[in-house]
Amino acid sequence: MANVVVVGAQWGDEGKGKIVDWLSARADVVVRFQGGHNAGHTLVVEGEVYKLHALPSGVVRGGKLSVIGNGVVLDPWHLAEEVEGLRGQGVEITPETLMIAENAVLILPLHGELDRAREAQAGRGTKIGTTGRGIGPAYEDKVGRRAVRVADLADPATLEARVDRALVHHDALRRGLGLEAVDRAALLAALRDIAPKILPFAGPAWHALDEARGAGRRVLFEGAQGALLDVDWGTYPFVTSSNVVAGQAAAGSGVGPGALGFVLGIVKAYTTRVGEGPFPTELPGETGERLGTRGCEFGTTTGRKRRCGWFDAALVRQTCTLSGVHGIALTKLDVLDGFERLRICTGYELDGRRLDHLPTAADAQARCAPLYEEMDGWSESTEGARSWADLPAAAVKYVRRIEELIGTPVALLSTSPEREDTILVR
Ligand code: 2SA
Ligand code: MG
Repeated sequence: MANVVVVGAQWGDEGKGKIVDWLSARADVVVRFQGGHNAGHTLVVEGEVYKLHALPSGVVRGGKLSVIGNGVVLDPWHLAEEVEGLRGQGVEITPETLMIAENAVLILPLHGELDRAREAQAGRGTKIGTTGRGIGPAYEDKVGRRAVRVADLADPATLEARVDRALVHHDALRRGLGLEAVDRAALLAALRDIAPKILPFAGPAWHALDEARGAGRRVLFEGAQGALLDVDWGTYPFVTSSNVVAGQAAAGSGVGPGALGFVLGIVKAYTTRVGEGPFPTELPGETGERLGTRGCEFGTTTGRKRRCGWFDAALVRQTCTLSGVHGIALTKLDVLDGFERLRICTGYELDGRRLDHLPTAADAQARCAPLYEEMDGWSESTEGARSWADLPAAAVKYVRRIEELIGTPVALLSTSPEREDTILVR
């Protein structure tokens, strides 16, 4: 197996956790390259359930290096808790198995406060439906050149200077939102306090990756969220604040684009979305409820109920192009078991014109009416199927039609949360 990049090809929650776990068993290094603890990956390994938010999925397996890359925004207090929680489950996490990029940006408590205050004060149409974890404000500080980074924790004088630089901006902003000024002394004390829990893992991750590659180790780049939440390519402004597409795996970890290898897009056999924003194939009624209940569509991070709808082939064709997806892993096919008829969106109608892709302007996106084709469903259970021959003919037809419409082959088919219930198609 060459290096692999795993990216979500819809709005997140495509079932990346399980596929990443499956692939991480075959990789030596697992790297997160964007996002933060807004991600939620659930892993089921031998009946034990692990919920990961900031850590790469590789940590639950021994003998691998997990890397939190520079493209990630890291809440150090959350990370310390996540590490403790996993240790409580018997997972070993040491500086030999976890490396945090020194140039990753820290999420501070003030980022979460700002995120939540903005969401609480937003009116209809401006609320994003964020996870409230401070992700957006932390990335704002990164591009605004006023962030505190992991390396700054090592030197008290630098840390103070960085905090002061950030506070000039934040205190002014907070006044406007009716928030109290930041307690500088308390923030510095908290940072000094957490530093010894983070610094043992900190290092030049790009260098470690270079060495690993030189030694012939296989790297798995683990994306979070999905391409439709990408800050450039998603349904802006209802997006997350990082690049989510596969190209980010290089910039967000410190390897060249040639190191990325196979790009695997994770695609759910229907569509879900958490948070606000356009969703052309959404089913607000009974059918959507049925998908949500059967698919257990609740967020791992916030527990929020996900909006559900039919498979949108036009969108997935678009995101596969944007990430250069070589093959997809199709997940949760079993959720469709028992539906008499299924619909697949093949494009949109906008102002009397047919479109084969989602337009860019937010108002145009909201006005797009999906164009559907209908297919027969299947009554048999596909749950736990481990070979192509185990699938009913109508299910095979559905999968083949998806491949055709998105112009990308199915490389893996997943039929239950269990790791072994994965069909390798190619
Ligand atoms: P944020 O917090 O600034 O990144 O939110 C901006 C938008 O991005 C969406 N978003 C997500 N959508 C689906 N899954 C995500 N991760 C968690 C999970 C979500 C959860 O994997 O289950 O538990 O609720 C995720 N992270 C961010 C978010 O809904 C906003 O639309
Ligand atoms: Mg998720």
